[in-house]
Formats: sequence, structure tokens, C-alpha cells
Amino acid sequence: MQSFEFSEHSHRRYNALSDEWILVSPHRTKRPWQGKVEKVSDIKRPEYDPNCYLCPGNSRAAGLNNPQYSDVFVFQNDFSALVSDVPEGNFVQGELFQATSERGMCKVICFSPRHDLTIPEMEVSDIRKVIDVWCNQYQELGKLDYINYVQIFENKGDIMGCSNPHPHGQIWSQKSIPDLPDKEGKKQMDYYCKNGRTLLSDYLESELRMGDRIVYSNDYFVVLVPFWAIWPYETMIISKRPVQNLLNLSDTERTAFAEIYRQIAIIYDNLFETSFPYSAGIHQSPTDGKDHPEWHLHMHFYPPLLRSATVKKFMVGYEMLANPQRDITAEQSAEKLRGLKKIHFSKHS
Ligand code: H2U
Ligand code: ZN
Repeated sequence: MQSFEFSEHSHRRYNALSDEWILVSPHRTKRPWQGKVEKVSDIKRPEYDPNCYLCPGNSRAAGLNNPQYSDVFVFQNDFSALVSDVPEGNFVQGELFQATSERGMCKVICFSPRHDLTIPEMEVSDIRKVIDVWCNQYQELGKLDYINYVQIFENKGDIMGCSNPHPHGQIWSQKSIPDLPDKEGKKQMDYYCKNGRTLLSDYLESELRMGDRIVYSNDYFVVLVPFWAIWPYETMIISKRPVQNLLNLSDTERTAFAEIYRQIAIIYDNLFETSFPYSAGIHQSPTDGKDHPEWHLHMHFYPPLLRSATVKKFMVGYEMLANPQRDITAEQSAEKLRGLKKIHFSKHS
């Protein structure tokens, strides 16, 4: 019997950050593929769209008007999933029925007044303004007595359910710590108590030593395909320094964050020469007033595309009923992403 190889043999990998397992089946990449591989040409958008509810000066669905903003613009979501004026309440009936009221606040953040841009097409200095607004929002929302957790995210592309191509993200903040960051928090806490270092500092140090899952790095951040990645081209930006949240970043680190966010988005667009869809978001310490030395700031990118601009991975069948599964290994994905030009494909001559 040959020895076990990641690139040849089916195996399970452990997600040390979220305490979950995934199944990797590299031998399946050899199976025939008879589906279509289509190229899509992304439609060129105007700089200003009079019908866009996010463009400067336009009116939104609920009747409010956007100001003539010139860089980043944040507003309270007109259709917020979480609102502040909810009465305290619990519903408990035996062991099997539990509910509790939840307060919160949701915001929308326009990354640029330009309707036609996306993060990879923006200047680093303009993305830096987005980072600054994230920092301010994290701080302001976090100060509210009923907000203990702030989730910053971006949905990009219609297949991710994004409702409008105008570059924007969202911020949902709430009283409870939602499941995924809560699980990560607990794993990081266990690790920190045992080792006195953050889980992601040690993880990053090992990844940098091994090198085969690293996609790109600058002086302050690294982007890599995590060992336990589920989505074919899933990545994570991790800060080199173990900072708990955005507010601990120095001025230089904020700019470096903007640079690496743009860079991974360029690499993604270059992969299938399309405006690459994903959901991405920041995980950082809760805003519950406690110190969280165990928390290490990072940003996840979950892109659904598998083979081309139109062929996506489906999380169905075994994934829905058992656990996530992938064919191409994290190392193979990283190698592909690493090899892509760092200039946006539309600018290649
Ligand atoms: P996406 O990031 O998924 O595209 O969502 C955009 C958000 O914008 C969505 O949560 C809000 C929706 O409620 N929205 C407004 O707040 N005002 C509008 O006029 C339309 C959309
Ligand atoms: Zn617009």
C-alpha cells in the first residue's frame, strides 16, 4: 500500500478554527467533465445610474434620498433584519422550544460613489476609506449597550444574492454573538488558555513555513487558502500581528489591509476573467466590553465558482446531509491563485 498523500487519497481535514471536518476527494478531479465552460462578458456599467438606489443623489426604495456623497457612504438599512426597538422576551416551553427576542441594527455601506467600480478596480487609497468607515462603525455600534457583536460583510455578484452591482457591503450588529463567530471564539479561547498565543498566530507561522497554501502577502497581512477550506477557492486574510479587532490596527496596517483586500479581489477576477462573486466578511472580537486576547482578526472569502465564470460548486446532497466535501485540494487551489497576475485582467494588454 502506498503512503497517504493529500493530492491522491481521500481524506478528512479538521477545521481547527471552527471545530468542523471536511471531506477531500482529490482523485475525483480526474473524472470527466462534460459540462459547458462558458465565458461571460461582464456588462460595462455607467459611472452613474439614475435608477440605482445606491448612487449619490438618488432616492432609495423606502423614499429616503442619498446625499451627493463623494467617497464612502453609510446608512441604516431601510429593510433591517435586526432593529433596536424590540421588547426583551423569552419563550421557553420544556426542553424543545426556545426563543429569545433579539435587538440589533443593520447598515449598508457604499464603497464608492462610482456605480461602475468594484473593489479590485478601486484605488488602494479609496479602499482605505472603506476600512476607516468599518473601523468607525465597529467602534460606534460596539459602544451601544445592546450591541455585543458587529458583523461586517460584502456580498458580491448576483449569484451570491447581491441585489445591486453598485459596490457596497453591509454591517449587521446585534446583542448575541452569532453561531459561527461564537464557535471560533471558543476554539480561540481554548487555544489561547493552553498556549498563551493566538490560534491564528501559530497557524499562520506554520503556514508561512510550509508555504504551499500561501497566495499573497504584504508586510502586515497574509492571504492563504486555509488547510480546511470548503469552497474551491476559499481564502482568508490574516493579520501578521495578533490584533483583536479593527481598532487595534495601526495607520500603516489599515492601508496594508486595503492593499491585500484589493489584491485578492484582483487575483479572483483574473481566475475566470470575470467579476468574481463571493461573500466575504471580517471576524473579530465581540464588543461586549471585555478584553479578548484570544481573538485574532481575520477576513473570510467564500466564493462559489468552481470551474469557470458560470460553473459553481453546489453545496447539496452529501454536503447538506453529512459534511462539506471538495475535490481540488487547498494546495492545488493556492497554487493556481498564486500564479495569477497581480494586475486586473481588464488592464492586461
Ligand atoms: P445586498 O448586499 O445583498 O445587495 O443587500 C443590499 C441591502 O440594501 C439589503 O439588505 C438594503 C437591502 O435591505 N436596501 C436599502 O436599505 N434601501 C434600498 O433602497 C434598497 C436596498
Ligand atoms: Zn449605483
